[in-house]
Amino acid sequence: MIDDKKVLFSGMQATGTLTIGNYLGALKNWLTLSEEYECFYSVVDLHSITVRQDPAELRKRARALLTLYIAAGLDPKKNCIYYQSHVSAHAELAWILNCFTYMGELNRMTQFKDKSAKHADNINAGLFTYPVLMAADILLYQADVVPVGIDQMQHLELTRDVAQRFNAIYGDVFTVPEPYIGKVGAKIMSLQDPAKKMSKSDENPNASVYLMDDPDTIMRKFKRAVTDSEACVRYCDEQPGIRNLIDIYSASTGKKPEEVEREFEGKGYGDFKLAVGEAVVDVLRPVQERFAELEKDKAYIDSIIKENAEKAGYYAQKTLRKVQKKVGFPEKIR
Ligand code: ATP
Ligand code: LTN
Repeated sequence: MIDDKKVLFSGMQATGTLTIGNYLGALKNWLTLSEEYECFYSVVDLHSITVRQDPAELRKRARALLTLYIAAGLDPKKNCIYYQSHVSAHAELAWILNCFTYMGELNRMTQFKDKSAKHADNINAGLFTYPVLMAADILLYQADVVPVGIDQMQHLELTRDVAQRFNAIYGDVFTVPEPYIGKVGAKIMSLQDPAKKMSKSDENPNASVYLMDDPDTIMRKFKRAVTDSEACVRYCDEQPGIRNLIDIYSASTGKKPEEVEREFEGKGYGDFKLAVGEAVVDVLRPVQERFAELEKDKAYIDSIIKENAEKAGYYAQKTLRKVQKKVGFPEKIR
């Protein structure tokens, strides 16, 4: 608890350009929760280097992502928006937690299997212990709740297991976090292959709608989206392409899938795709406008970066010191 509020932690990697999957599955929930909780929203740049990055590009993307958090509507005076690499306690706690996590547990992580298949030339130890760093992120702030997409559930389960294991040995050190999965938009699929998650690292630009895509591009991508052969707008397993578009439309407009089915009864795919495109354009327009303004205000963004790194550092150090003491590290002589 911080000031009688429960704590929320979440983060995103600055690898690639954010998609509407990231927005509808994660960022939008962050906004809804940001009043109720004391929130920490990190740009997790330590995680990013588990796959090879161009340094200048990473720096640029990290800043754009941090700016985007604010453009999406998070108030940086109320929510702690910061770079993970500015708070060294993340790496320090991750080391300690590495010693409380089993190889067998990490071996089971599906994201590791996926990413090592994708980057077969660089299966580094950081990629393997990535979930431990994620556990450190969450546990450092004694987070009660962690909003993520379904793909991150396995990492969250591991975080809970590690926290409970540590607590069983040393007493109640960590809050055991709960996942928060949004009701709609938790798993937006690729527009070109509805069996695959929409992902910012997809090589096919038509598979994803990016947050910064202009209206024409968005409309074109939806027009080309892979659909099914039943030619009616129905939310069912037999029509994964249409189901995905309904999910996107629902998450963008707040309408329930049943309402969407009713709205498009007797209409074809063409009309529906047009409506989905327009709904997404409407959702993204204000975010894009605010982003363009914020990007110009370098001094403001710099001040946010500085203030929030200090704030995050303060809370992180508190937990880290406690953990260091518990495991038996000698106290510093001051
Ligand atoms: P990458 O392609 O680089 O692995 P990604 O697009 O899968 O990236 P992450 O950085 O792993 O995105 O995820 C950021 C947040 O967005 C996480 O909370 C994740 O669960 C959520 N998210 C990512 N993709 C989707 C999606 N297709 N649908 C819903 N939520 C998603
Ligand atoms: N692994 C997450 C990003 C991430 C995260 C976190 C999310 C790193 N640390 C802590 C929630 C809480 C991802 O790839 N989406």
